[in-house]
Amino acid sequence: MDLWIATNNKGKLNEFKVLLNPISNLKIFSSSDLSVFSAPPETGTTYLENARIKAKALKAVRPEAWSLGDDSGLEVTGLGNLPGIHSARYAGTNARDSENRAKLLKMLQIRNITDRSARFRCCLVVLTDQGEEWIFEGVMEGQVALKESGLMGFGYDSIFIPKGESKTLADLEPSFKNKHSHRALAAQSFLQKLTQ
Ligand code: ITT
Repeated sequence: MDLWIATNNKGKLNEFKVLLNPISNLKIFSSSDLSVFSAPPETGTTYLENARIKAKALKAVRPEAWSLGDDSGLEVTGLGNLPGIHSARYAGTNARDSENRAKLLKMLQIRNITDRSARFRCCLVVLTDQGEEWIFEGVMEGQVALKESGLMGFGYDSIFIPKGESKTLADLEPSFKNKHSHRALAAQSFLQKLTQ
């Protein structure tokens, strides 16, 4: 099975390689290796719409294969669930992960927000080789840490403490994230659907 993943995010891609490893005869390709593919503008107003935009854009270039779009983000309760679908560009277009994290910590500090509860959300849209659309979602609850900690993972991992844990995702072993994360849960549903 050839699966093309519409992402320029190496962190996501590396996670999918581990999460989808149980699929037999799976070959994973990334849109970032395709010179003919340019990432479509994420004009949707929901994770689902944006994940669909990514999956469809890649399917147009590789119609015979399976394609997958992932849209994800971090919602912070005390910030009215921001940055949410704007997580990648919270500190501005083309912002680095470190800039997004710094802005988030700063916003909580300057607004004196004590409710740091937060959740990661992930929506996957899979377009099968037969042209069907499959949708999978996952959520991981937790809270925003007071400061950055840890070197593993990517994005907001170093400021997110999963519920029931005392360390950030970037301090915990990757095996924890690959079992419990928003993306892991969505990927597990995808694996289940494949074996139905
Ligand atoms: P693609 O659209 O190319 O897949 P992206 O990084 O722009 O890559 P999104 O539009 O889905 O992806 O934005 C997701 C944002 O949320 C981005 O800033 C990520 O770093 C962050 N994010 C998503 N999943 C995450 C995770 O598992 N751990 C930490 N941060 C995550």
